[in-house]
Amino acid sequence: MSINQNGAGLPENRRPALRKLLEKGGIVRILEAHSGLSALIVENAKVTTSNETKSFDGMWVSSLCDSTIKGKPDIELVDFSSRLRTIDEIMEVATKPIIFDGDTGGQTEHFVYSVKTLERVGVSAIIIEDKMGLKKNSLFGTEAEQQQDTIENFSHKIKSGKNALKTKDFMIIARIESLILEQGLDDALKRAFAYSEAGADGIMIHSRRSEPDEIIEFCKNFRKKNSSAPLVVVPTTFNNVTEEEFHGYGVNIVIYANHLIRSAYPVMKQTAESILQNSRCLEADKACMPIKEILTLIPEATSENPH
Ligand code: SPV
Ligand code: MG
Repeated sequence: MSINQNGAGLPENRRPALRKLLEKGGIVRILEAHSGLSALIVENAKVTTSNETKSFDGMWVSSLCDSTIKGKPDIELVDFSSRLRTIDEIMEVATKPIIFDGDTGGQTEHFVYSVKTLERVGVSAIIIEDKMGLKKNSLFGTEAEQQQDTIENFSHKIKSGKNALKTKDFMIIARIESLILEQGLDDALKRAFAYSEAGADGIMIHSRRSEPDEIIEFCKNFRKKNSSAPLVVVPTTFNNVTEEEFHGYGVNIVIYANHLIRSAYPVMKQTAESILQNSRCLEADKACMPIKEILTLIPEATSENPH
C-alpha cells in the first residue's frame, strides 16, 4: 500500500493498527526493520502457498539492529533522537504498524517523554525490559553482568508511561528478563502479574535457550490466571517452534527480531572480500542483484500517483 492510500501513513491510522490486528485473534507476525529499504521488504514480502497468502503484519524496530546498522553496540548508546530518525525513515515508505524496542525505557522521567513522542508520531507499541544500569543484549544472558530492576521501580515506570498517554491506542508492553537472568519461572510469573496489574498492555517473555520448554511453561501458567493480556515471544534461539504452535500456547505476537540484518551482513562481507581477492568485481557480481533491478526497485512518485 502507498503511504498516502486511504491515509494509511497518517499517525491516527497507524497507531491503533496493532490493537486491531490483536482483536482478530490470530498470531500477529512481526519482522525487524532497521531502514527504509528493510521496511519495504517487511511491507511487501508475500508468499502464496496452496491454501493461503502470507505476509508480515508489522515491524520491530530492534535496539540490536538499529545499533548494529549504525556500527554501535546494543547498550542504549544510540540515543532516542537517532532511534526516532530510523522510525521516520521507515514511516516515510511503509505503513505497517511499528513496535519499538525501548530497551529499559531509561529513567522514568525520560520515559514519559519518549512514550508521548512515539504515540504522537504513530508508533503502535513500545516494549521495555525490566533491567537497569548498563543494559547489554539479552542473548548474552548471564555472560554479561546485567541487573534486573525491582518490581516496584518497573511497575512505577509502566504506570507513569500509561499516565502520560493521550490515546487508548498506544501499548506499553512489559518485557520480563527473569529467564534470561536465570531467576526462574516463579519470578517471571510474579513479575508478569505485577506488571499487568500496574497497567502494562501486554507481556513479553524472553529466553535464550534453544529449547522452548521454559517459554511454554511460562505461557501456560500465565494463561491460567490471565486469559486476555497479549503475550509476545522473540524466538531467536528457540527457533523450531511454529507460529501455530505458539498460538496454541496462548501467544499473540511473534517477533522475528534480527533476521534481515543477520542475513544481509554475511553477503555484504563476502562481496567486499571477493573484490579484494580478485582485484575486480566480476566474481562479486554473482551475489548482486542486476543493475536494472536496483534502478527500478524504488519507483519514483509521479504527479498522478504521489508517494
Ligand atoms: C532486540 O532485537 O534488540 C531485542 C531482542 O531486544 S534480543 O536481541 O533477543 O534481546
Ligand atoms: Mg533490544
